[in-house]
Amino acid sequence: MDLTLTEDQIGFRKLAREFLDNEVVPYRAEWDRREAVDTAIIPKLGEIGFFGLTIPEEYGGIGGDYITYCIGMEELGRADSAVRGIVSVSMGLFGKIVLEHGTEAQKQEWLPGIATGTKLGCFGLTEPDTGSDAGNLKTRAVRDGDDYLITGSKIFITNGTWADVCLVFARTGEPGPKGVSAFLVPTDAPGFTRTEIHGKLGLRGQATAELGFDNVRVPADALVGEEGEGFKLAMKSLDKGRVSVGAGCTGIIQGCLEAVVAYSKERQQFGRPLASFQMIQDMIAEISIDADAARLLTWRAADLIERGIPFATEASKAKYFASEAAVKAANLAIQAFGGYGYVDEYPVQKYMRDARVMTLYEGTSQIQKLLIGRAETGISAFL
Ligand code: COS
Repeated sequence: MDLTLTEDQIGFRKLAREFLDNEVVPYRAEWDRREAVDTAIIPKLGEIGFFGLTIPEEYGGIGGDYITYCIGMEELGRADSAVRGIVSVSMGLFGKIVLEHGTEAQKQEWLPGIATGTKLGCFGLTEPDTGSDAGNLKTRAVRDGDDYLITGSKIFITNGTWADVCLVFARTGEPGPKGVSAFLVPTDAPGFTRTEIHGKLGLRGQATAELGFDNVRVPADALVGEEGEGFKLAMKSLDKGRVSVGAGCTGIIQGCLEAVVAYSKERQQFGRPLASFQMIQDMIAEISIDADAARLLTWRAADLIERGIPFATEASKAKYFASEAAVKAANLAIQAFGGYGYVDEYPVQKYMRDARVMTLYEGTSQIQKLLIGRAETGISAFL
């Protein structure tokens, strides 16, 4: 794997960082406090190309490679993970399934809006009673003539109250993963309700919702892929989503590093800068090593995707390592900042709160370890 970035990749990082430093970083604490980003940022992110990173030009995207995608997600994570989630879920979890498994009509209908940030998608997998055990979901879709009627509920859905469309995973057949199908459901469909979830520890600027479906009618051509294929589509999408989480967490670690380095050079104690103390340098070294390790693990998974080689286990390793390391980095950063790290004048407490969910969503750290363990041993711990 050649780690030399191309001119385009370097250029995109520069463009992304300048934009985010001007348009997101100055406002992130306020958005966090009021529990909502300014949604005017969403189309602006579209103009820069964040929403089109992995969507081909023919559908309105910029069709970048997966390393560029990781660079974009890292820069978003460094700036504000609440904003990264909006992009990641809409373009990644939602958009990639439509791109790779949708019909031409489905792609034409949804991708140009998704790729430009003028429309938002969400990913309706998790339910109140099925988190890790996603194959057991209870929401059902019953055939009714040329339509399906969807009934059930979803929880912790990023973009839930803002999205124009939801990819809803619902049961059309037998119990377990083989009875699950995926449907494109416009969020203004009659019987579709959305309730925002408040009081989150982190990602407070993001609209996270509980969704309800009361006999929501969709035409048969809302089905993505074949009946019974939904679980595999969800897993494939999450494999790539985990690369995005790894890259976003790399951004959190990088942000912690930059914050601690800058602060420790300014802050004087015992008549000299904090940065001159060995224990502070120990913290900085730990964070710096983890930033590199998280980035390299994530880029390795991205490189495999680019080359069409199976990458799911590498994605799990990247997601596991980067999310755990982001929590550790933010915790160390708060320690280095002392009392100032505990208030939102500085970003490190927000990094801590945002990082904490990364070890939970898109598959907990425990699920990642069990997937890695299964790949190493050939024995499934889920049976
Ligand atoms: N890509 C393609 N197909 C996959 C796949 C993947 N990554 N993972 C599983 N499948 C397929 C399997 O090959 C199997 O199909 P066959 O029987 O035809 O071989 C089918 O899907 C069922 O797979 P499996 O038996 O592994 O399913 P389990 O019910 O045991 O579930 C776990 C496996 C627990 C790993 C899965 O439910 C999971 O990842 N849970 C976490 C869910 C999650 O991340 N939730 C967060 C939601 S978004 S915030």
